[in-house]
Amino acid sequence: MFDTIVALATPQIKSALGIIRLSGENCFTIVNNFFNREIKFKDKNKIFYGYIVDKEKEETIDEVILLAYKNPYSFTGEDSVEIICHGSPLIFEKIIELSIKFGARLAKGGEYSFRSYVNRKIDLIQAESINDLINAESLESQKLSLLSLQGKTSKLIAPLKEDFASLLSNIEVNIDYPEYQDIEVITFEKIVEICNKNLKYIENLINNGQQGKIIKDGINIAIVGKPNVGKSSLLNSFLNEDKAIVSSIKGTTRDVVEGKINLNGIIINFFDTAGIRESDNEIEEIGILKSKQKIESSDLVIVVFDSTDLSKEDEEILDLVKNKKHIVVYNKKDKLTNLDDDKIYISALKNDINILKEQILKIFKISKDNYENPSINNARELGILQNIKKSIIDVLNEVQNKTSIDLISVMIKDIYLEILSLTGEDCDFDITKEIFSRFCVGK
Ligand SMILES: Nc1nc2c(ncn2[C@@H]2O[C@H](COP(=O)(O)OP(=O)(O)O)[C@@H](O)[C@H]2O)c(=O)[nH]1
Ligand SMILES: [Mg+2]
Repeated sequence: MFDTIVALATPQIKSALGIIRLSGENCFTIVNNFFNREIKFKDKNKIFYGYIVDKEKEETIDEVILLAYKNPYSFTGEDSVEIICHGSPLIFEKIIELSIKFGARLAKGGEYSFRSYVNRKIDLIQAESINDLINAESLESQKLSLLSLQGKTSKLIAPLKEDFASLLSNIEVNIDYPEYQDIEVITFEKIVEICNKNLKYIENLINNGQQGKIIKDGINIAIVGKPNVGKSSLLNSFLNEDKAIVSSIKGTTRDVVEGKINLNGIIINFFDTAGIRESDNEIEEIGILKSKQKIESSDLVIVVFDSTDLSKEDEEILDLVKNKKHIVVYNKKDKLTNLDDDKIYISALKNDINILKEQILKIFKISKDNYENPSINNARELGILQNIKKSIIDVLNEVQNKTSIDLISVMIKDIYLEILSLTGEDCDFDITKEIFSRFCVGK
């Protein structure tokens, strides 16, 4: 067991109640120094009612409920205490001060979850989902993170792990003990078969994961176009409020204006940008530069044209987005009488933009399955899956080149270790520390 850590698990603000957690080998002894009852119990856990007291100053701090957990029956797997006190930052401070006075140390960000992981109460995928759950901005995203916390996402790794473990052990037995006749002789065909099967499986995991990531993290959409086409009006129409200034004066929008909506469960961040044109105004030019940067950093770009005023400048903007996922919309539909079948017409002014919303959903193709089933949707985990995919393709190439079985065995072992690193079973200690350091204190 580790030393005892203490942290506030709820926000440092006035509220009805607050929770302070302690975890580590001396936590009961430490708390006994400032609790008016003795924490002693036989069961896995016990609830105590009592008072936090500064015995030295003979001062009562608060009336509390105290939950005590014996190892391994706690979140961290260690002896733990949760003190539910009244929600005053002064009380929080005093209880933490007393805990430190009697031997606890202030926890670092993510240290509780890190201990839970080290003590094998949760794996790395589950640990990462705690952060995702806290940061979820939609019910759908929260649901996906919960599936992950429950261990359902980690189960997706099991077939991969099994296949490569058995492939690896078979190859090694064949290399080390060629005299054993009864052990399946691993031929190159077998390696190819397993690699091909799992390559398909991983590609599927990556696709579902990317969709899950969209649900979880949302998407960034930049609205661009020349001045006066109706970009700010479009942002306002999406948001249903007058957030950006709309005017017929060219160059009105200079800074990037942001707005967030929930479109069928997907959180979308819109960025209304300065109209792109040749300008000799220094401030407007900075705005235009920002517009161009936003094009680069967005997942999708909406290029707005004014249907009543198409020009060469529009074509130049199209050229800027040619390498990005984009949708071209023709605004000010209300001023037109003839419409082309193959164009997307909207009227930002009249809030006639449903066709554009449908188009956005179509581009990101989120299905019911993506909302309801677990997926490996964390950036770190998706990155590892991409690496594994690449390594499997490398093995297939080496087999084709008739490389020696010893070398292929090393490559397969690396794949196996990568698979284990998804759940953190063979993760470099420093990497996991880095992952947990992104958590908030008290988690
Ligand atoms: N008739 C019509 N006018 C619009 C529409 N959208 C925007 N406008 C007008 O076009 C002008 C420029 O709009 P704005 O949103 O500021 O354009 P931006 O410079 O691209 O941000 C304003 O006078 C708006 O009222 C539309 O759908 N129909
Ligand atoms: Mg504008």
